[in-house]
Amino acid sequence: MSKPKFYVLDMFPYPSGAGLHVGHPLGYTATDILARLRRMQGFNVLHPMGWDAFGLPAEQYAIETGTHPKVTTIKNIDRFRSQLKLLGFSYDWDREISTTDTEYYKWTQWIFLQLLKRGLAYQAEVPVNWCPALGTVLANEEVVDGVSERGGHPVIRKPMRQWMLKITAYADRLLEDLNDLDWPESVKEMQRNWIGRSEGAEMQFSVVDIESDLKVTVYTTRPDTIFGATYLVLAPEHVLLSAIVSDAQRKDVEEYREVASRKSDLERTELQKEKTGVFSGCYATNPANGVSIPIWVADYVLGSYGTGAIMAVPAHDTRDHEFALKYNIPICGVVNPENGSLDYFEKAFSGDGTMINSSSTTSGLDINGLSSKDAASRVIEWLEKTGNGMKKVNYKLRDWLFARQRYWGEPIPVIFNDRGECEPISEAELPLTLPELDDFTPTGTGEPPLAKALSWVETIDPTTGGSARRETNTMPQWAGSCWYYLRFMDPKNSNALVDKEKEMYWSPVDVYVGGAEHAVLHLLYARFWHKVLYDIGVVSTKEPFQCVINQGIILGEVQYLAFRDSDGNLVSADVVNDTGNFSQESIPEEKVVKSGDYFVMKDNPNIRLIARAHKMSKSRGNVVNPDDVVLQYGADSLRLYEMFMGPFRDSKTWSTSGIDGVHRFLARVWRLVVGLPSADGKFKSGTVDFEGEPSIEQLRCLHRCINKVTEEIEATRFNTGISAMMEFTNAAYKWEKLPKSIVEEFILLLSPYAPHMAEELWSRLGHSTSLAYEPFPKVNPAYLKESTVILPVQINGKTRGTIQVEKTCTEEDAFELASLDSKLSKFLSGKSIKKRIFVPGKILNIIVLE
Ligand code: ANZ
Repeated sequence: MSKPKFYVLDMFPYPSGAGLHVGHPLGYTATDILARLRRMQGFNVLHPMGWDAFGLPAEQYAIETGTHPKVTTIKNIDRFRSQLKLLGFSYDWDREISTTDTEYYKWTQWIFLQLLKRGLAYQAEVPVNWCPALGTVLANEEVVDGVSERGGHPVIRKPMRQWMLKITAYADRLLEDLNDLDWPESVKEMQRNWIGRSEGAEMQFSVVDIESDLKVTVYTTRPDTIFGATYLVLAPEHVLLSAIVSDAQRKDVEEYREVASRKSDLERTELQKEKTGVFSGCYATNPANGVSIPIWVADYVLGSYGTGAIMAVPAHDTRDHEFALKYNIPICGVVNPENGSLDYFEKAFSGDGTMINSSSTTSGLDINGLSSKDAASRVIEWLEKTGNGMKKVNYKLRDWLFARQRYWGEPIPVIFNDRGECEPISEAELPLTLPELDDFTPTGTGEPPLAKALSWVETIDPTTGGSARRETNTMPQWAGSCWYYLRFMDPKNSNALVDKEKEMYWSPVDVYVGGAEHAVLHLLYARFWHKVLYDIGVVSTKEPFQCVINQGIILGEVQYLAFRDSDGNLVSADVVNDTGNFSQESIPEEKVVKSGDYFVMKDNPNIRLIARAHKMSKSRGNVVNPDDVVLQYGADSLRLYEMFMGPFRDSKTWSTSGIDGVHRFLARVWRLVVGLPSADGKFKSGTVDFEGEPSIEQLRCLHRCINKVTEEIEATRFNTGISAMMEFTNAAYKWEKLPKSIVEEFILLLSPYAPHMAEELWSRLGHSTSLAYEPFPKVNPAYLKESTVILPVQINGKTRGTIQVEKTCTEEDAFELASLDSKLSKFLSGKSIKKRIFVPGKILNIIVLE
């Protein structure tokens, strides 16, 4: 641990039954190149791999086939591991972990107990997304358009007892600490939006017409618009609703509630959807002006955000505007744009401006003429003084629903005693292992499959000796991936999650590479747990991942489509429209050329084609299996190709002809060193000169390459690093002799990208040990400097032209070159030279007699 450290991590995969796809090696090759570079630069490198192996697919497979998820998982992991080994990634396999190993999830459960101890894990009766087909509750993010993200099964809302984690307690820190991270700005922005901090006010509106003095509390980010509030809206699930609804409206309200309960939050808040609602039959008083305004029920207001109730200001909020027009509710403009006024019936104005129509003698509040900002502060002051409300910060972030009604997850380490109270099990009892089970089918009632493991479920309360039951919910798949990067630092420690010293040495992860799909959930959950672990002294850094890089997506091979009209003639894609009768046909790549911004037929450039690339998917049949590529081209070609496809962070399309290209490059490098096979099938030696000294030109060429390759890897521009090596190879082919010292350095440069071939060439150059720990070539800046300079030439004090000379050029040589220069010679020929003033590398001044 005396060396500087470098921790480079891949987002560990879910070992699916389908095996590795070509998207995986994109990120893995990049991190491997970084790991190999840093190792050669003398760093102590941590580059581990493991498996995020709990989760639904193995369990679904178990339900369908009866194969235990453990069996499937082990099989899939074995396949993934051998596929990764085939690609030559330099992982430290001694550190391999799987989230499903008891020795691993012992610590996942330990973290849960720490959360519980600090009140950060709690149970609540919450409306959840219940998916009858999967027999489980899903997180909001796992539901897309009312169906489960996995499998597309319908999802309904239903209240259930759930475990929740109080991530909201960390909202501010999760937001603030983003600023110091070296992450893509887009990812930080997505996290900011997810946390969704907004500043505003809570204010109370007294309900009129009913006996008790009920108040509706609303949350608003625009307290300045209080005089424009012409109605209130309660979310259909608001607790006060049944207390205030009038008898005449009760039936309508109940029906509306029922319909709304079947919609997801996403559906309800979609801007384009027509707003719906019902009148509650009840009114409230606007405290700013004493006016009675109707209370409506509408599902565009969510029960789970703010207070679940809003003051609606149709003149200044588009949703309220649409609603007010539909239900004939008054619209009252209270903000004018700077230097103007608007027709608020026409359109809502949601910007800031100057307050109008905003004073009342009843309340004594007068904000007319103020800017929106000043008005908002004045209203908050007034609310706080009169007891009608207060300043309030709100977050969109909700607590994390942390229970799943599934078998294949970490058991939650608590029991319920005979009084129904929840007690944590003792840390000494960990791991609480999953019981064996033969029948994994969900019960359908919401009772998890673990409930079937009676002998496991029924237990003893250690404090009273009475009977107790274990929790049968399990943790969601996110749990294991929240902290795995810590376990890699110390994977076999049975006394602690991670040894303090090791943690201090390796933290934080220096580079974390993975897909952009994890921009929010995984990265946010992991940051949350990390902060809790920081607070209890387990980790020494505030943040787990200093630098995150998202690799782009690899799309399937580009397809070129041509169109034929009803007569069967090819027509250009730009004349194809919806009304005509055109048929499509796929055109092979070799018949296509690029012309300007378009693709056209090679034999008829007037026929434009459409080029399309799709996400790789089984149903499209465009999935490329990395094993096939390795078989045909070798692992180095695959590695090099994935790096050469384009900028690392961009989406790119797969192209088989592209692999041919990099494969040819590797073959050229091979021949450069080893030569061609001779008739007897043995290799002749290449052009390597084992004795010779390199020329200045060769050294310059090499050092330009070292410089570029190093810079480009450091900046994760792997593709341009390859271009630099291609340029070097092209230059080297022109040399008569290739000194061994030059080739060796080049092989070292190539080795992070193409380790297999580099090792082989290295050994053929006479080395008996691996190059993995050889020092990475260092650039000598002297060889990067341009060797020539442009020298201005003055004649009698006037600049008449320039000459290009070697920096070391003497006065004699410079003068001779100037006399030979066509532009300069006319000023010099036939003249007698009186004097020459020469500043080497800077100027030549010649004084002639006129
Ligand atoms: C009055 C108002 C006037 C509003 C105006 C906006 C514009 P963010 O920024 O997302 O926090 N709102 C509050 N609670 C809501 C809920 N549970 N469901 C749907 N909408 C809700 O937005 C806060 C604003 O969204 C609040 O400010 C409220 O409408 C609405 F000219 O109050 B506003």
